[in-house]
Amino acid sequence: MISTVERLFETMCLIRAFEDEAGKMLEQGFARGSVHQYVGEEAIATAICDQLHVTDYISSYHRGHGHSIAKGLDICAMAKELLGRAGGTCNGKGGSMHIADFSKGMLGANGVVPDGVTLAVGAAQSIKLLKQDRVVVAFFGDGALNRGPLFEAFNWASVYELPILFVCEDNQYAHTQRTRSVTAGEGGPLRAKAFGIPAVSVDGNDVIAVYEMAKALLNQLRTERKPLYLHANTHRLYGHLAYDKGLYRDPNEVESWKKQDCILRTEQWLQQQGVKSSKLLKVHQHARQQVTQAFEQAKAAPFPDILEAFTDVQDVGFEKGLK
Ligand SMILES: Cc1ncc(C[n+]2csc(CCOP(=O)(O)OP(=O)(O)O)c2C)c(N)n1
Ligand SMILES: [Mg+2]
Repeated sequence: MISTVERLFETMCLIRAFEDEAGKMLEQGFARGSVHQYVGEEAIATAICDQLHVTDYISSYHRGHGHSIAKGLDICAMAKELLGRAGGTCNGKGGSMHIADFSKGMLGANGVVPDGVTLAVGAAQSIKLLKQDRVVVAFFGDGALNRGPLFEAFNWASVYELPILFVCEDNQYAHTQRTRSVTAGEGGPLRAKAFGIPAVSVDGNDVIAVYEMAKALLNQLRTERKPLYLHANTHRLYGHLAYDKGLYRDPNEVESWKKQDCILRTEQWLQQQGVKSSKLLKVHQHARQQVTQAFEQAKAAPFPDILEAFTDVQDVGFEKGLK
């Protein structure tokens, strides 16, 4: 178990380093648009994606960098994508909220709440029609719990018995709103159960708990091939966006969550198992070096050719003579 947790720790540190640098890129004007950091939530994507095959699919949402890294995407291509450069995962046309890499089974981050989930159900339907043995994991936030398309997705997946794991990352806020205050009834798990989907909850800041829970759920999914739901309770330690200072939150609330930080807790666990703090420090340093190099390469990369705007997109009339 120690080597597994060490591997998970490395991935979590890489995600955190990437997110810190991504925030700086937005601040300094290198990244345009928005950057939603996954800081504090790294344990969830890390523990689940660690147990997926490259051929399995995931879908994500606006807070998608962590899922992409955990699914094995190249951080240099991700950095280029954030800066809108050639060689980015979408050749610089997608930016932070549209990172995708089908070769790694990453179907895409998504700016529309919760459209990544409906795409994931489509992918699960294709798996069933093609009689493949892949599975799908759809990650989404608690804000999605109050959007109609989520329930269409639950219904369709349940009726057609599709191999999909729905993962709600409940960081307790949707933008500046406490999600609880706008959510009727008991929330996510009960809503999934209403569609006949078995649902469980987990402490999303405990990487070992998420790992064990995901192991059981993925085993069940791979054999029974029917939808399942996981509700992971967590917190985002930063603002909604990189420039949001989160002033709508009680500072005591954030402080108490910092003590529950998934990386901190993993460090404490590893130290209890006898892993030296110097070794843990090296993991952080290595993660930061990799990320710095990735963003240096991204800054040095050219912007895509203007004609690139017309490739890999739906028909925009270019072939009919628009220049
Ligand atoms: C259909 C739709 N409505 C509104 C928005 C604006 N919006 C962007 S992020 C967000 C909050 C989402 O909260 P949650 O799903 O909990 O994800 P979190 O940001 O907390 O990770 C909203 C309302 C959107 N992107 N899509
Ligand atoms: Mg949320």
